[in-house]
Amino acid sequence: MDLFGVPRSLVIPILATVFFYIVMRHLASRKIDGREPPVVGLALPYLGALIGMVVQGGKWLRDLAIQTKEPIFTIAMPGSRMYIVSDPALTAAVQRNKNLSFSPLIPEATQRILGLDAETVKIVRKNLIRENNNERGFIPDIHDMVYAYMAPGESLDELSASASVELAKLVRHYQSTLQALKGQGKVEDLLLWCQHFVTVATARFLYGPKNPIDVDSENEDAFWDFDHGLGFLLVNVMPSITAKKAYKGRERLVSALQTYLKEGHHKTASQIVQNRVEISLRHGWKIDMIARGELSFLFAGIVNTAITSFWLILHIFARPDLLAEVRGELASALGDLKSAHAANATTIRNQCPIFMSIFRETLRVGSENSSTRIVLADTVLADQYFLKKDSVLQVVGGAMHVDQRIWGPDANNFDPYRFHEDRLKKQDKIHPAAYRAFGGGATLCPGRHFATNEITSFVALVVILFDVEPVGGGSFVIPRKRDNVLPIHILEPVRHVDCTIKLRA
Ligand code: HEM
Ligand SMILES: *[C@@H]1O[C@H](CO)[C@@H](O)[C@H](O)[C@H]1NC(C)=O
Ligand SMILES: *[C@@H]1O[C@H](CO)[C@@H](O)[C@H](O)[C@H]1NC(C)=O
Ligand SMILES: CC(=O)N[C@H]1CO[C@H](CO)[C@@H](O)[C@@H]1O
Repeated sequence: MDLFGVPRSLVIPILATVFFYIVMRHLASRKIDGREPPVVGLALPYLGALIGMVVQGGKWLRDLAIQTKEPIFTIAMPGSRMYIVSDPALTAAVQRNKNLSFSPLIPEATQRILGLDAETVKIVRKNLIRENNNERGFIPDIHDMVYAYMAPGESLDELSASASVELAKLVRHYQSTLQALKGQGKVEDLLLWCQHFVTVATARFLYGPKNPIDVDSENEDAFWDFDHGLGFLLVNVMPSITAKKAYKGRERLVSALQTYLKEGHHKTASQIVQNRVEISLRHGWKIDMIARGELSFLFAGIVNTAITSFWLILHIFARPDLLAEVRGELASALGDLKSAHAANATTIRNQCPIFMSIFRETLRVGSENSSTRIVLADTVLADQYFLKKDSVLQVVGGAMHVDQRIWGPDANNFDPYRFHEDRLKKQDKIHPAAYRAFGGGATLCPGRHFATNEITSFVALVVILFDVEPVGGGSFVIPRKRDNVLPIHILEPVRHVDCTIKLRA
């Protein structure tokens, strides 16, 4: 006998499944404390979030946060909770709350991504979180040194100047190859072009003349292979198979860095790298493992800078009127730059408000970074929201960067003047925690001043010296960003941007 066409033998299993589903949905939408942030029920309870993030990357979380419109909400995870924040004031509270910390994730993440051995992970774990009076761990030591070194002051200026000079040398060399072509341009993939300059220059100013990129140019490709498979390395299930290219790239660079360190070339590196190596040795790292640790610094120094430079150049050259304005601003600030000189970042920052605004807007539109925190102890956020110990909290930068309540009705558009100092003076202040490009709180990017100097100096020189046009003429169409990946850095475009680079008439 059939019931509405369903064979009787299937009725009980179907009813049981529906019942199980309803129970799961109910459990997954229950608060574990009356003050817990509102729980968002997913079509697929518990597993929906995991599957969404694996399949759609950062886009999944961003779109969920945009739809939900709550300042904070809860998702039930298998055996745990995830709290999603996309409100500036709450973000500031997250950043202040001592029971929310990124640190517990460091040992596991660095072990997977860099391939650290058990002994080194033990060193990383030791005194990871600052306590009042105990001995200082490796992570707090290295953190404090890097933040102090890259804070405004003499050491930052020195590092910025050497970065500008190395980049300028490469740009000037490219200028001379164009001169030899007598007016004809060269066709380039704009992202690869930026990546190449930034990779070579960064390796030089951080690691000195014997750096691993200069000693073997194949290491440059190895570096980007490593970058493009970072998500799979983080998953770390037989990485030599599931993340083959990234794994091979990483091991190739590690081996080059090991040789570099064993031969003592770090003594000719920048002071910040020398300090890093010294701190690692002091905490008992073996040379082979220091090589792995340095790969993470090379990564921090290169990837965001290269991709941001690409977007900045594209945003400027895609808008002819804007290009003319920027060139006018740069010309009156920097004067004649015909000689071998780099563009002075301090001068640009002080005298080129449109250019600086475009830089910041490029990062607002390009950045999808989430700041992740672990809840160390049951806590009440902003005197209002209960957060359960051992849960994960994510501040979803990608959602805040397109929030009309923060940026106004044109939040989705690229507005080159959005961060112009004159406009900022006139309007209501935007909450400082709303701008997530450099993260915030304890994990605020220590390289933010440096990166700003480096990128603006590099791109200014490109804008002054070259014309960048789409192959075949017309104007650039700006591609979307590839947002279905884990956002571990500024997102790349979904497609290549081929361009012709010519000397400016
Ligand atoms: C446009 C360029 C850059 C962007 C957008 C950027 C962004 C970020 C972000 C979002 C974080 C993590 C913040 C969080 O999780 O809340 C970070 C961390 C970091 N960045 Fe940058 N960064 C850039 C350039 C650089 C450069 C050039 C360097 C160094 C030369 C650097 C060094 C670091 C380091 C060392 C960390 C880890 C800090 C820690 O100990 O927690 N960054 N960066
Ligand atoms: C850039 O200009 C500032 C003053 O405008 C000057 O103090 C600084 O030394 C210059 N930097 C470089 C690298 O020339
Ligand atoms: C942080 O956790 C400790 C230990 O559970 C607790 O006493 C303290 O009130 C918490 N702090 C906040 C801000 O919730
Ligand atoms: C959650 C996430 O993707 N965070 C990333 C933000 O950016 C920094 C630096 O690029 C990464 O280290 C984080 O993993």
